[in-house]
Amino acid sequence: MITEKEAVRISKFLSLVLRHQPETINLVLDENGWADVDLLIEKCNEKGVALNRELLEHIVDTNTKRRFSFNEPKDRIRANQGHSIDVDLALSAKEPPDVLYHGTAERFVAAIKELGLLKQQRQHVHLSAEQSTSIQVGQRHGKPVVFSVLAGQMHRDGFVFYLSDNGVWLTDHVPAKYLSFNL
Ligand code: HQG
Repeated sequence: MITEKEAVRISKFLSLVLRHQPETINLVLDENGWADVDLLIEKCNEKGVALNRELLEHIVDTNTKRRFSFNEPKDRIRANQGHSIDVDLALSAKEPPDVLYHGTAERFVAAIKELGLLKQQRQHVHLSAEQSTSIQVGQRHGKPVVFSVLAGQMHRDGFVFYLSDNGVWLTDHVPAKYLSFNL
């Protein structure tokens, strides 16, 4: 089998293709974000990314954040969340826990306190049920800080939440009044 490092490299390439830029390999996703598995493999290979079905299944199964899912007959694949392109994941709305967490970098704190959490390039604001996860997410951007989100209160006030297939809570916008600053 391949090394962990190589699996991570291919997984990052798949995130690029399935969340952000399918056109880099001339792939077209359907409106729900699904790609045809055979086409994905073929087009990755055309671009010099050595992928086959066994390897793809290995990456989907072992990916730390379960970033990708197959459909039932396993002839299509999509990213579970994190898209910047306009796809409809067709997730059903779900009642969130009372408190969720958002990890970010210290330099964004002032803007977030003023404007709340904005989805920026992605389709949703991403929230975690675990504080530890949110610290890891924040670390990607710099010195991590964590906001608590009064998700239960937001839900009672009519905000809609979704839970992705890999356990990430998604919502459209978190106004500043529902945030408290933890660290
Ligand atoms: C920040 C990863 C200034 C926000 C993770 C974040 C996640 C603001 C950055 C998923 C702001 C956007 C998403 C405001 C928000 N002013 N900055 N008003 N509102 N921000 O990468 O949440 O590994 O688009 O705090 O694990 O960091 O890719 O979002 O720092 O689940 O699978 O703007 O991506 O998953 O950054 O990460 P991102 P995120 P993967």
